[in-house]
Amino acid sequence: MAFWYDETFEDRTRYGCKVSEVLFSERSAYQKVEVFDTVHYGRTLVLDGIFMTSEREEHFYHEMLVQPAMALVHEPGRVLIIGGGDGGTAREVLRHLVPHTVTLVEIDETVLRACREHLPTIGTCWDDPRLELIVGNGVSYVEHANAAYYDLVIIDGCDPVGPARGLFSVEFYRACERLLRPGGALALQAGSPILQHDQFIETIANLRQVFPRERVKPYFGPAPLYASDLWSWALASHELDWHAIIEDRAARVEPHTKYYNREIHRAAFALPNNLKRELGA
Ligand code: SPD
Repeated sequence: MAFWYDETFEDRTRYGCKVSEVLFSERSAYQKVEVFDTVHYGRTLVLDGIFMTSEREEHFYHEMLVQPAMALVHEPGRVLIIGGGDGGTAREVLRHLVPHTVTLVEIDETVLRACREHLPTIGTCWDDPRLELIVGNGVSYVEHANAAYYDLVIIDGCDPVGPARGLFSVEFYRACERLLRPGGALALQAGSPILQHDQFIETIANLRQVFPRERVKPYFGPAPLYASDLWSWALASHELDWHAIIEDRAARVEPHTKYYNREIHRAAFALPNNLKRELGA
């Protein structure tokens, strides 16, 4: 029996999808984990009532989280992903030949199990020998990992509420920065600049406490499954220039991406006027 499922945001907005079937529903030690088959977006992962990813539109989010950084970091041999238990972010990194190790740290084994079983078109890389999967707490992993070890750290977390809030703090960004080799970068999802406007501004401000102001670059694109559609990501580093696309690397990935290309890359970094003013950019 089909039914409507709504995500409610802070008792202010609701965004709904029609569900045709419940494929998975379990409460893990951390959260409620559900996979629905939805009429419009196909199979959809929902964590604690929040839409996370879906078969038909996940490429916007995952390509935009990963591909700009992969087009800019000179030699991204070692990549660390915090979160990302659906496998979409790892898949985008592993489209490239240059990473030789991709370490993915996902806290919730139930998310991994649900996604492997029900979202195989998103996580296509689980058997790639370059992927090292760790079930554990990303915050403590980052605190204890070797300094100056990774070329790219990617944070693929939930919204900045509840247990995921720590993934948006200055302390966490500082801990991530410690792991970066010279020339390395941090890439993260920074939420909706509309619906989560204040958190977005705070995220950029927090990054600017750790990285040089001019090297913290938010960028934008669509995420149709998330209530306000317009989404943001950010790149932070000590020396990267977001204009300096490594042309041949981007050109090699473009035949495989659905959304990302070099024109999109350049356009995505344009700041709307209100955000220019608010960020003092
Ligand atoms: N509003 C939900 C934001 C979720 C962002 N992360 C999604 C994870 C997909 N790999």
